[in-house]
Amino acid sequence: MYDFLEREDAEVYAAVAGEERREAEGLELIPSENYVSRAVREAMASALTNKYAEGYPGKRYYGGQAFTDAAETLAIERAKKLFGAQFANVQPLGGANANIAMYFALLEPGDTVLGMELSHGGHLTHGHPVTYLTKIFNFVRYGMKNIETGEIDYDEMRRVAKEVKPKIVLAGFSAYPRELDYAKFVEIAREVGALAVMDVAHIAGLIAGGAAKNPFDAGFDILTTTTHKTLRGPRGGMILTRESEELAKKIDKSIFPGLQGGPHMNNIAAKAVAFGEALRPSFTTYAAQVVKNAQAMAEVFAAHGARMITGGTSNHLILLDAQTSFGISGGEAETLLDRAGITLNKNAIPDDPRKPMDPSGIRFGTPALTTRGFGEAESAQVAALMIDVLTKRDGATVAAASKTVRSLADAHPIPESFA
Ligand code: DSN
Repeated sequence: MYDFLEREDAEVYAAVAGEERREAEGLELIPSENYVSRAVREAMASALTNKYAEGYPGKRYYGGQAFTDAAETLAIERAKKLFGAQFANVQPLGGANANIAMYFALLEPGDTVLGMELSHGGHLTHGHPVTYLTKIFNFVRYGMKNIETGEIDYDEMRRVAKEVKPKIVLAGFSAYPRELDYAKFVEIAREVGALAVMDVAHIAGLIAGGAAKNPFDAGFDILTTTTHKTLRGPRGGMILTRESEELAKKIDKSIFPGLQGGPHMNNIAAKAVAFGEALRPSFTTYAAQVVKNAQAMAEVFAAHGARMITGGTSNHLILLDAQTSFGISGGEAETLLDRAGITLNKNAIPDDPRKPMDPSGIRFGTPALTTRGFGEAESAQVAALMIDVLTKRDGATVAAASKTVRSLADAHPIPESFA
């Protein structure tokens, strides 16, 4: 696949080939990662990367757009079908861009957004003070009422919403293992005259595959997302509008010319391919299996007495308190497991007594393992292996785990096609 690269640039080839090998030989448990199909990769590597296409299908600033228009229209139509939306903008370069463009489309400087607290599972772009967004907009945060069950404090949310009068009530998370009560979000948004927006980046594939509820069904106005997590597409973002053409027009203007320049047409073509794959019945089976596998892992950790935030999972991810469960920090757990060929990330837990760069938790999930064909038994085996490494922590245990990881990986090669 890399004949030219290998011949023309040995140094870059070495990095690319190394990553190919790492992904094939190890087990990827970062819950925001996945493996895309060969067809998606071919679209990403296509001639469409050469083309400037500012504007939208039928309304571009450059000539020669017959095929860019075709690719983008396919991506838009498939996205609309997948999520039951009337409008889709498939140009955001990533999830952060999608959120930034959404804010600028819907808000004036100084307006308020009510979003989820980062340490309770939210996302940097939902109002963390380190982002430039907080210099422009006013972010007020909500969190969980009960960390052990994951229940959001909806009463407090309503009280705060009435007080601060947000323009956007924002749902969505990157480290929250439970389903939200979408009807409550919409109810609160309507009560204070706000728009209900959800960043579904983590669970987009679960929604598309019917393994999680669709916030549009509860009346959400807008969804933002990445396309490369559970949705199993190329790296990028997207914004979906349920029914308001006026909002959709504002969002289009906000993406271009408001925020971005030339869209990455190769990635947009790859999004179209991934959305086509997600429309197939096999994707429904995949999405359901992702959740079953995460729950199989959670059962093993629960049986061991480990502390999982919210007590387990209803989606694709688990947030585990490594400090309480194993007496080591999240960073130490990440490093130990990395040595065994299991990749995940250290993560802050709610009310974390440790620092953000050296937190107590680890976050892991099953989207990539499930793409490799792992079922509940293999997922449970991986959880048991993790417990063994995190409990014993000696060289012999890590070496033995690494052998088991390799044999599991070899038995479940990354598939090339997702027919
Ligand atoms: N970086 C993504 C994640 O890992 O969840 C969120 O932006």
